[in-house]
Amino acid sequence: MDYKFLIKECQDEIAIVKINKPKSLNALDSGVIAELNDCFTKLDQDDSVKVVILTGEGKSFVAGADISEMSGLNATEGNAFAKAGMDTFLLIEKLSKPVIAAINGFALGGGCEISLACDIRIASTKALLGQPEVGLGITPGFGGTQRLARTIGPGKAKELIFRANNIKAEEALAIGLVNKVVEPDALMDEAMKMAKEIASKSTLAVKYAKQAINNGLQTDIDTGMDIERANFALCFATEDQKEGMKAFLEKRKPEFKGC
Ligand code: CO8
Repeated sequence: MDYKFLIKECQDEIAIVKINKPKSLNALDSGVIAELNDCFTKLDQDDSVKVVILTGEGKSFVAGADISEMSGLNATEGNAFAKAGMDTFLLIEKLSKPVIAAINGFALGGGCEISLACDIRIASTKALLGQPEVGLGITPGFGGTQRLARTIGPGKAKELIFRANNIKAEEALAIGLVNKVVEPDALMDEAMKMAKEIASKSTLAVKYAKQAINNGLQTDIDTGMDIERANFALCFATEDQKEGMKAFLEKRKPEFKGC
């Protein structure tokens, strides 16, 4: 698939996916969502990529779902539109490798929601985050009611969603909505630095850890422990575990092969 709204480039086992529709502040319409779905499906299968960075072109990360496309929808069409977004965001959330959102500007509505589907969020000091949907007469519909509450707790999530007030990066950091805030010029460097750090570790161990955290969060603590134990045990069937521990004992850096 040729992309009209995405720019994808790879540097040193890191893929950077940039949403490139700056005239509408990278609003997510059906076309962008279909391209993101295609792109992340391929990234999932691409063993040469160890970490993905998602960002936006221009002054916006993503200013939400496309309001002009949504304005004429009926309930059935609204359901289908939400499902297309949700399926794509689930693909990002469940990707076999970590995804870092580099939030360069507006992350509103669907923009905040897509960042929540990523594993780690780094924001520029210029970022503005929020769920303004109730001010438009709708609820969040790309997973916001679920992931925001799981990320920052139900009280803060309800306040943000009910008041529909957008918050600056520093406040987002204070409530745990983003992991880190940096100056705009430093955003991509910081995301790359973190991505490279992760890429230097055992790809399989990182994948199993991501899976255990994500799956464990959906369940009770006993089942969560079962999930962790199963994935921990899987590591002992890998070359990476042997290399990682051998390298430690030999006082050298490990050379992981991802198998
Ligand atoms: N959809 C469509 N177009 C948009 C959007 C959007 N979400 N956001 C901005 N644009 C367009 C503007 O219409 C404008 O277009 P034009 O130049 O043709 O007039 C262009 O982008 C530039 O925008 P502004 O002139 O408004 O730029 P400002 O810098 O003045 O303001 C803001 C920036 C504050 C981000 C402002 O554009 C804004 O408030 N945008 C809307 C933000 C918003 O409400 N987002 C949430 C949308 S709802 C949502 O995401 C629901 C997700 C779940 C969907 C489930 C499906 C059923």
